[in-house]
Formats: sequence, C-alpha cells, structure tokens
Amino acid sequence: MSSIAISLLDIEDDASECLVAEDYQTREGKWCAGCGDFGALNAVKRLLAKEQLKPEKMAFVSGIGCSSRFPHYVNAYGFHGIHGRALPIATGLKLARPELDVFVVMGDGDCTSIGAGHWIHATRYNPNLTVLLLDNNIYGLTKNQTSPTTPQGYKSNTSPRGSVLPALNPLQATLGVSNASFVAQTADWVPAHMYATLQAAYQHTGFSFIRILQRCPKFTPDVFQDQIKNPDLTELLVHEDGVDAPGLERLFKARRVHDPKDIDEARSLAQRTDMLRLGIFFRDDSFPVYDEIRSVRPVSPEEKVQGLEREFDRYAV
Ligand SMILES: Cc1ncc(C[n+]2csc(CCOP(=O)(O)OP(=O)(O)O)c2C)c(N)n1
Ligand SMILES: [Mg+2]
Repeated sequence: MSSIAISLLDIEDDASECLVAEDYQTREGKWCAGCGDFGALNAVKRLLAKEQLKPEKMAFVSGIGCSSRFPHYVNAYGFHGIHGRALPIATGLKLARPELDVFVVMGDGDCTSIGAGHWIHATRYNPNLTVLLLDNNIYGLTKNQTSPTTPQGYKSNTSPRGSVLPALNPLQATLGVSNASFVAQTADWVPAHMYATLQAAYQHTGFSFIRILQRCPKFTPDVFQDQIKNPDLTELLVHEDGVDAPGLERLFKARRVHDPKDIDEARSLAQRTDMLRLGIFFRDDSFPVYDEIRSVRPVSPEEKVQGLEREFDRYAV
C-alpha cells in the first residue's frame, strides 16, 4: 500500500545553473485527461523554478489517492505515504530536517475524512509546511465514493440516492482551529491565481493551507461547472497582503477587499455560499510555529545510550 518514491535527477550542484519548470518534473502524470491535478502540478513546477529550489533540499509528502501520486512526478525527495497520514509524516520530517522545504499533497478523503484528526492538530501545531488539499469532492482513486466535501444530494457509489449530509467546508473547519495561520482557496481552472496563491503560501512561515478546487472529469464533472462557465459567480478576495495576478481583473468583475488579518471576516466569508470565493482568507505570521519552538537537537548514539541507561536506573527495583 505504501511506497517511497525517491526521484532526484542528476543535477550538478552548480550555483550558476538555472532550473526551469520542466526540470522539476520527473515523468508524465498518470491522471485522467482533464484532471485538475495536472494544473496543480504545473503551478507547483512554476513555483519551484521561481524560487530556484534545489531538488535535494525539498520533499513532497502525500497520502493515498489520485492526487497523492504527486510526489512521483516532482523532482524532489518524495514520500507517497499512507491514506490520511501525510501530515504527521510531514511534521516529523520537518522537525527532524528543518532545513528542508516540505510540501504536503492530500485529497479531500485523505485530509477531511480519514486524516481529519491529523488535519486539526497539524493546523494547531502550525509547522512550517506548504499544504495542498486537492479537493475534487469525491474519492477518485477508489472510483466514486462520497467524501465529506461531496455536495449534498450528489450521487456516488456509496450514496446512490445522493449524499444525505451537507458538505463539510474545509475553509470553515481550518479557520476554526486555534493557531491556524494561513488559509487560502484557489481553483485549478484559474492557473494564474493558483500560482500566485502557492507563492504566498510558500512564503508564509507556518502551516500554509490551500484548498485547491480540483476538477475530476470522471466522477464529479458537474460540481464546478457553473463557476467555470460563468466567472460572475466567483468573487476574488484582494488586498495588498493577499494574492492577485495580471489579467484576473478582466475575468472576474467581482472583487472584495479583504484584509487577511481579519479572522472574523475570514470566518464569515468562508461560511457564505452565495458566491465562490478565491483568495487568502487568513494569514498571520506571528503565530507560534511548532518546528521553531520545539526543534529537535541532533542526538549522538552515545547520548541515546546514556539517556536509556538513566531511564533504566530510574525504574530499577
Ligand atoms: C487506511 C486506508 N483506508 C482506505 C484506503 C482506500 N483508499 C485509497 S485512496 C482512497 C480515497 C481517495 O480519495 P481522495 O483522498 O479524495 O483522493 P483522490 O483520489 O480523489 O485524489 C481510499 C478510501 C486506503 N488505501 N488505506
Ligand atoms: Mg478526492
């Protein structure tokens, strides 16, 4: 079930070498034609090239799902992990190797269903991770089961008469957690916005949570169709501390100035369903970051043995 994907191209450690987006891809993504995961991968590759990140200095951690195939395609260290467990794996990695840039890729089932407990606590721990939730509103890999984010009434193999509950809103849930420090929403069909959002998330110090609305042409082809066809149903959140990209103002007429420091407005906007909102809902760099306050000091084998002996002595009878 779990496997480790290590994919480093043989790139010489030459400071003068400039990597382009294509240098960060190892092979063609194995997703269906029209899957939004392709767009997310492209945006990530652009980010890595913009930041000139070294493949050997970053890691991509995922769970299990179509979206979790991501690490196989990125030229970096990768851990294609266990369903729902990407966040604790990534948190442990960041604690042990703070010098690495750690990215996490999860599906909606991965993050908001089996991994929900980890999601809440990772948000509160606020480790310095860039976290992508690829939300196609369905379990894709296992072929069409209702997930927590499936819209009410939507039919699937597990809910043939339609999902009975209102969908869980990942933005609302994340914004409700103490110490949540960065929450944004973007969409795979607005690549310029997705790229700008990834850049802002990467630059944020702490748990940068991005919900990427992701098309699944196979099992949820309808869920985002209205918004894709009619840009007037989408409102961009804009601010000097938010994200924007050239040309977006021509496509999206509805723009709202929202200060990402305003948690009350962020929560109120996240729960509204009148329009689709893209942008940074909340960000605050001043919150405690777990890997900074609890950094793990490297321990030598001798120190480990001494520590064990101390503990054995303590419990000796
Ligand atoms: C512990 C465990 N439970 C269940 C599964 C089966 N399983 C694999 S992927 C998946 C859901 C994938 O959906 P999602 O996380 O939304 O990712 P997507 O495929 O839609 O990208 C499930 C239930 C598993 N691999 N491991
Ligand atoms: Mg999914």
